[in-house]
Amino acid sequence: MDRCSKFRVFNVLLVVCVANFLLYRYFSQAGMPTLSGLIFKDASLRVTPDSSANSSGSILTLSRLTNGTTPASFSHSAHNSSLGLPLCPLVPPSLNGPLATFKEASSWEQIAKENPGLQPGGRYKPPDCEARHRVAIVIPYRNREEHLKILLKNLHPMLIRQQLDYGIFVIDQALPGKFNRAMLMNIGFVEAMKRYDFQCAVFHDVDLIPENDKNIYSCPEMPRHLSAAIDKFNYRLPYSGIYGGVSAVTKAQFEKMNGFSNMFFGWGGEDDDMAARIAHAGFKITRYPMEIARYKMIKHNNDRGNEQNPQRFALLKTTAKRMATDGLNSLKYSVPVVEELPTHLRIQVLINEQDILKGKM
Ligand code: UDH
Ligand code: MN
Repeated sequence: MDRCSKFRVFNVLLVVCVANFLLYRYFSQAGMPTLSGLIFKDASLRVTPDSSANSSGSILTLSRLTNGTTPASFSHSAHNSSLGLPLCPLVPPSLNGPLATFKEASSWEQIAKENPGLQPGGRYKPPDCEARHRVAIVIPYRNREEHLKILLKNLHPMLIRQQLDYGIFVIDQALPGKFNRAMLMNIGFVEAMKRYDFQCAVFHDVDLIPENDKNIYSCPEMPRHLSAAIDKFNYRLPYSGIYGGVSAVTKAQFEKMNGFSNMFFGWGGEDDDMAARIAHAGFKITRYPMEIARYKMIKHNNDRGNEQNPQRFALLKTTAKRMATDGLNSLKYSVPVVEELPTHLRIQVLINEQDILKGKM
């Protein structure tokens, strides 16, 4: 072959190569339906009973709802980065600062309608950029539907503006039995992490409404107490080590501390126990400035089944001793129902006080 023909052959090969590359780019980016996307669309079941009786059996996952395939909204591989989106800006562009809070509950349909970007189970990720934070919002819950409606009406628009990749997990303790806020938060953490690789957990009382959207629901280098300034306490810390209400920890920090204690049944003490765990693990509680970390607390009476826990002072003396064996690694619960709602994932759980405290008190 003379040099001229060689050059022609080379050119043809080059054109074929470039055409191949362009075709590949087109088909990988043009929104070709994925298998999990197709299966998820067909999933119609929303409430599923689970007959399992322990925590390992409680993996009533959405995968069972969807013929063995994790739905797109919970898929581990569904980060926007796989779509080649740019990272979201460091400072989300549409934050307002101080917020007008809604104190009236809307219907669930209305809340879903006001937040059209939500995926089933109260999942969201920004459509046009890759979120910097993947956050599981865990709400310990029993019989406070009015509060939950008010909270989610306020929370979804704020978290969407904060450009988070997030999910709302409402951990609903079934009757009978004393309420155990800390254990519900442990369960929420475990159940959320089973479904998606969240980097961060925000534990959120149902009756605290954020008043400033610069209060970003992400996890910094140290555990963060988000609800530092609450109207009920005249927007001041009632005591310097307080950690109740709303708080954020990374997955790694929470695992290092073995989560919360499971032993606090009834009201009080579990948050102070966590503050002590944080110190024992070598972490420090951080807070946003008081003008940002502001919340309104919805007024309410004491709940039945959540009376003050007289054991809390005794328990708080043994935090360091219990930490390694009382927490994420000693969870026992079952999941009778998982309900995938438009605004949140409701996970009903059954726990048994005798089972948890047996031989420990
Ligand atoms: N929670 C429920 N249901 C219950 C009990 C507690 O959902 O039956 C959850 C809920 O997320 C709540 C959190 O647990 O926000 C903490 O419980 P709480 O709101 O009772 O705690 P708080 O510190 O208790 O607000 C103060 C006692 C209220 C008495 C006021 C009467 N004047
Ligand atoms: Mn309260």
